Amino acid sequence: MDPDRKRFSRLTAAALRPLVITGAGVSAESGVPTFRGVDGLWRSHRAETLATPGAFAADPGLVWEWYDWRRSRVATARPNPAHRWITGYLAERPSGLLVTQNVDGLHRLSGLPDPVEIHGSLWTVRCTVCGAEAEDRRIPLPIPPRCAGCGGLLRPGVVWFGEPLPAAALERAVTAAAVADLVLVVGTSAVVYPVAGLPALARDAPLVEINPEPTPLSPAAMFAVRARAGEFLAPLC
Ligand code: BV8
Ligand code: ZN
Repeated sequence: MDPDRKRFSRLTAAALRPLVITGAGVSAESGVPTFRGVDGLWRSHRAETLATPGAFAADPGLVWEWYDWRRSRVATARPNPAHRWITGYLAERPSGLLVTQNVDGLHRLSGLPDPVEIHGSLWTVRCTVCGAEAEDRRIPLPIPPRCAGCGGLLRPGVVWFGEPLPAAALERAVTAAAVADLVLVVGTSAVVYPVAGLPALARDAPLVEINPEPTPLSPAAMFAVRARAGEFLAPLC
């Protein structure tokens, strides 16, 4: 085994209460476009401009077309070795926790029983009138989709910029960070808060990062693996 994978295995095997944080990069090798990478555009719109309450209020049809496109892309995506390694790793560590910013559901699909999907899920819809929340896997969706109960306009069950994160999910993440004995950050540009601030809460835990690019977290990393997550973790699965 090459020295990087040997060092990575040693650092991760030693942890009993690891906090694993993932972003769009962990799904890149499953063919799911990242937010800020070259494929972060959709019909010349940037994700940050569409993933907002303002964009949805202004043009719910356009925002739903973007989400419907993402849902159809994700529906054919399968977990890659990065998802699988994380699932196996945490299966042996009941005190560990996976917090993902991704809304693609691939950690759950890879067999992780209870991932903290801290920015919500593409497969959840919520009524803007009566608040009813449901799983809706229809592809394509009627645009704009309406609530079965009250006929109100549905919105995607995700957290948009400027919206608070679900309190219970954030609580679980903050609690895990406080007691973590390792923080493993995979595939995130670490620019979106409050998730990007979680590693700093794990004061006495070493930080390991897997990302082909440096991020604002890299200087604090004990070990920064400059590699694509699926490629790097495949031989360790
Ligand atoms: C909040 C869900 C407060 C929707 C998302 C200034 C102005 C305005 C706002 C702010 C501001 N400063 C801070 C804020 C707050 C804002 C924020 O942080 N903005 C940033 C951009 C500056 N945060 C918020 O608004 C949050 N809410 O603060 O509320 C509040 C409190 C109380 C009451 C009211 C309000 C909400 C943030 C959540 C937004 N929702 N998504 C959807 O998905 O449609 S964020 C979105 O970005 C996704 O969740 C995505 O996951 C996330 C982060 O992006 P990444 O996952 O990191 O993806 P990215 O493309 O950026 O990077 C990919 C990385 O992978 C790269 O580093 C690349 O190198 C790497 N990579 C590529 N290939 C691979 C790889 N790595 C490994 N292997 C590979 N093969
Ligand atoms: Zn309703």
